[in-house]
Amino acid sequence: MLVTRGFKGKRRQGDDARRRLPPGQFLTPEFPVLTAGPTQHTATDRWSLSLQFGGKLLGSWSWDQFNALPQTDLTVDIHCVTKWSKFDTKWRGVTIDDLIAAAGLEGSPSSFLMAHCDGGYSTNLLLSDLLGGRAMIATHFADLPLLPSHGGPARLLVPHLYFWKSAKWVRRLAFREEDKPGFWESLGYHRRGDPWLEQRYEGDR
Ligand SMILES: Nc1nc2c(c(=O)[nH]1)N[C@H]1C(S)=C(S)[C@@H](COP(=O)(O)O)O[C@H]1N2
Ligand SMILES: [Mo]
Repeated sequence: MLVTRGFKGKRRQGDDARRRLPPGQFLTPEFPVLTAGPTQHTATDRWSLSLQFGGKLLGSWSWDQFNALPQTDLTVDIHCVTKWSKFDTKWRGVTIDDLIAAAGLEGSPSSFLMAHCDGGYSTNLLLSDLLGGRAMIATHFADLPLLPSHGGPARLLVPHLYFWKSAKWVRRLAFREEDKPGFWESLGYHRRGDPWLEQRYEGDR
């Protein structure tokens, strides 16, 4: 009897993990670092985040100004295209909705956005994937300031897409009328990267 109950308990845990794991992924307790190129080290007194559309600057925040914006906590599962997933990662930062509002905009001026980072990395996103509290500029992980290796002082976090979309050391968000591929997207990765649809490479559904 006891043995059976213990066995069922374990089964339930396993089933829950399987439901939360997108196809082809495995679960890791680690937090691997994946970077194309060197880790960026940008001092917060030289850091700013800007929002632009075409040639126009829509908003710009120094580190102190950015940290005075409304802060949101988000606990989410993350999924890397190299097949590791990590559950219950805890982040704090400013949602893209709050950032757009802080710029005095009613909403997004375009359907697409390119995130640009220190070091030259970029990634393209649909605004529909960034709004509704689903994405943020994160400055904290597990209640601690984000380490440089994980994108500190600030990174984009779009947890429902493959983790290459969560651009580390992000500095500039450029609204765009047209979708253009970013760094990995121009090397054959998928434009959108939904892990539940296994949108890994260009041409995947
Ligand atoms: N600026 C920048 N952001 C980046 C990358 C990068 O190389 N440069 N790698 C991406 C990839 S492929 C992944 S899986 C995640 C890894 O984030 P982590 O190192 O915090 O796990 O960052 C993404 N953001
Ligand atoms: Mo990745």
